[in-house]
Amino acid sequence: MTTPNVQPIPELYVSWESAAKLKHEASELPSWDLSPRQLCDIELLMNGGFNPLKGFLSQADYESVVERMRLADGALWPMPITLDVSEAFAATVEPGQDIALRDPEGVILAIMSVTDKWVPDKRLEAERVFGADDIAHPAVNYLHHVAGPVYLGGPITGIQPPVHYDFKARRDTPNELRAFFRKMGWRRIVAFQTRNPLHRAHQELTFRAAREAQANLLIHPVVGMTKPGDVDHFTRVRCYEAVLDKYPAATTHLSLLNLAMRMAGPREAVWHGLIRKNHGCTHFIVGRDHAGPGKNSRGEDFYDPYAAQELFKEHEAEIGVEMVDFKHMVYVQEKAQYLPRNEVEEGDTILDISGTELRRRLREGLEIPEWFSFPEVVAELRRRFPPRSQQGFTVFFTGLSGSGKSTIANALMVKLMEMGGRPVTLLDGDVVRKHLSSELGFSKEHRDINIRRIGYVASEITKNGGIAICAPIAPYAATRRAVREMIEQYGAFVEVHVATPLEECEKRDRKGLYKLAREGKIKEFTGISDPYEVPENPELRVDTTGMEVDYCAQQVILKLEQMGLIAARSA
Ligand code: PPS
Repeated sequence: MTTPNVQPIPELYVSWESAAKLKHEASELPSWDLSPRQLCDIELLMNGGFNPLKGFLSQADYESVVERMRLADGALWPMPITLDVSEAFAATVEPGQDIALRDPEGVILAIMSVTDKWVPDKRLEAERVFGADDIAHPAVNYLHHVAGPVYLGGPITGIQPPVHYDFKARRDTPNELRAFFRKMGWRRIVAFQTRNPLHRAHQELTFRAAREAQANLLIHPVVGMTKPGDVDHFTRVRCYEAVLDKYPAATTHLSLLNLAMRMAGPREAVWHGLIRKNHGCTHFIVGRDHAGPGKNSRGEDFYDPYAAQELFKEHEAEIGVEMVDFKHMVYVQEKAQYLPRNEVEEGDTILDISGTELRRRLREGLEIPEWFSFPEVVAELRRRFPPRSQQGFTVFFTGLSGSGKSTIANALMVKLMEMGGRPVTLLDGDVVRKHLSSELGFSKEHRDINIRRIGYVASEITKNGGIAICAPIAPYAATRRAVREMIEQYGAFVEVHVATPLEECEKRDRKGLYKLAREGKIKEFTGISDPYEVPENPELRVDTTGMEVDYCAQQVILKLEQMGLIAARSA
């Protein structure tokens, strides 16, 4: 028998008057700037989403949660919600003291009365909570490489929630959702957790779940932090909104959850259940590989695909939410419908498109069939992920002074402008040094700053769909690699090594600099008195000795065509 979770849930906020007073007093306290993950956690702590927690975990609660999935008082709680800080900050705080917790703009959101300070055993936390101390797991990687080394614990006094400027009308606190369900007379509510755009399989699954549980449906996607590499939440919410009218309006509600996921599979499923109970739900859909982190460093799954369902079932009564379990949904061609994998009959043809395949089709501008997704969703995804030939990219020339970088870069720029379609920006070495880096010299440190500046500007151009052509010497491999990483988050990075030999550059000596360098009148001159680390694996290598500029630029164009960055011209 399901009891509706309708009565208000305790929040950690003080009254408006007290908040104004506390804010004033707290400005004197040592203060900690919350990380993006801590900002998500504190919002759910304060609004009751993490009820029964009253703050960041104390050491006793933390150790108990890590070891046995329970708080020290025995209440079921699978996820350590901890305030990780730097050593430097920890040194300024002692148990018994209050600290102010601030958002990135410095606004005080809460006061924490510190009761505990300790150095956690992160290896143990990784093994117990996430199942392995393997940095292929995004939360383990976070634990070791992002989270601070010291944890602080203690109760929180809430002053104000973190501010959101996006999709405000679609964000509900647990009490707002509970009030909505009361108002609508909804007593049985099944929640659907997701971090992906909704395709037809998900819609079919949610329809079936609501029917099976005889419940109303809450589409409750996570918009806080999900798995690195996921579709950003802005795009996803537009996708959810695009399919909302395919659900009966009177029975379905969409609400956004600002949760920072940990991808902890079975433990995460239990945690999600508790969070949904706090949000007034009575049922929760747990599918195949719920909150799965992908493959471990040996290429195997971290968790059994149905382990989440098993752990949830085991604790169902304590969670206080009934599980609606689902097998993987697949499209059966002969029946032209979606079915759970275990209901497919022998001989039936199953059609499926994996996440990787979907990304490939988007990237290459290929068809995405209607049986797989809704045209409205596909249109949103195509807007966000245009095919490569419409995405921004960077061509990064590197080579000795006088090797011909600028000349080829200029020719390339003109050729790309002739083709049209995307704005082209040339960041030539000399021009950059005049406008962006005029205070810099040629020491290793200054050259690195210069190249990073170029990389930053190129990454912004790439992100916004333009073409950046860079032509600095960029003598250091590590700095070139850093620039590549900056840019590849947004688009392709095409490294072109202009491999004209030193002798040829010196023979040309177009600016007369080699002569001065040989005479010792210019210090730290690349190739003469300063190193040039030859690129090991550039996308392209060209030697301009005896070659026409036009021919060299053409080599680059061919490479871009081959990489799908510019559309092949029809004959
Ligand atoms: S770096 O190393 O990438 O920061 O260099 P870059 O910004 O491309 O600047 C190279 C141009 O500056 C002139 N120049 C020197 N180059 C190398 N070493 C020293 N010490 C030096 N001093 C001045 C030179 O004209 C380079 O222009 P290019 O276009 O490469 O010939």
